[in-house]
Amino acid sequence: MALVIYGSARSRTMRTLWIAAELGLEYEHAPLEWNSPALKSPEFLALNPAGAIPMIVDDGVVVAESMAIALHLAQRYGDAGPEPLYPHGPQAVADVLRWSFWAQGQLEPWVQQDERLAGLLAQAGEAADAEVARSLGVLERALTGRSWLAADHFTVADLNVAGVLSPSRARRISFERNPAVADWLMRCHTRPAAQAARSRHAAG
Ligand SMILES: N[C@@H](CCC(=O)N[C@@H](CS)C(=O)NCC(=O)O)C(=O)O
Repeated sequence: MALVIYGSARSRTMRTLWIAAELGLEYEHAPLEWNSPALKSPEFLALNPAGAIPMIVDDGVVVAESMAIALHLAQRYGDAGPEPLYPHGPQAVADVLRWSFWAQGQLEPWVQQDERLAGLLAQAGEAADAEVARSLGVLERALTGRSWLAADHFTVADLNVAGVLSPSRARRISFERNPAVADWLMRCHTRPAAQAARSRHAAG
């Protein structure tokens, strides 16, 4: 197995580095920053027309988009064992997909800190805070009475949503009205693999 992960740990690539650690995968790391000219080179654009990180090449399979990468790696390498990252059963799989798309489409636009989009988010002002609160309310309801989003154990659904609420992003959010979310997020980010990935790549 030859896996190459493109992207710096200071970017959404942290999600990819985290899942690689959960799965115990070995990989070569090309820590390109979001503003590296290499992302816009013809060679890179041929692999990922978005010119963005993260991107992986997994035994010749090219995958871009952080959520898609996590789903791909979990499905390919994490569907065995008593607590598979990619859970079994149509409902659990549906929940993995549901929470991954929700995290990217519903939650992330309001909590992202991309330099390029920060101005737009600032213009949204209190409307953005209201959207974050609404999404945290959705998560709070989902996590009330259950420990994890898609199964009775941690799965790629938890990783994809907690990846959007990264420690650096979460520090800027109040969870006062969302104790179940705060507890779940702490359990996600203190997992040994999450901590190992952050300390290996010295990210916050
Ligand atoms: N939806 C994409 C977003 C990827 C993205 O915007 N990545 C940033 C770094 S975190 C980037 O490479 N930006 C460079 C650009 O868009 O030109 C994902 O989740 O992977």
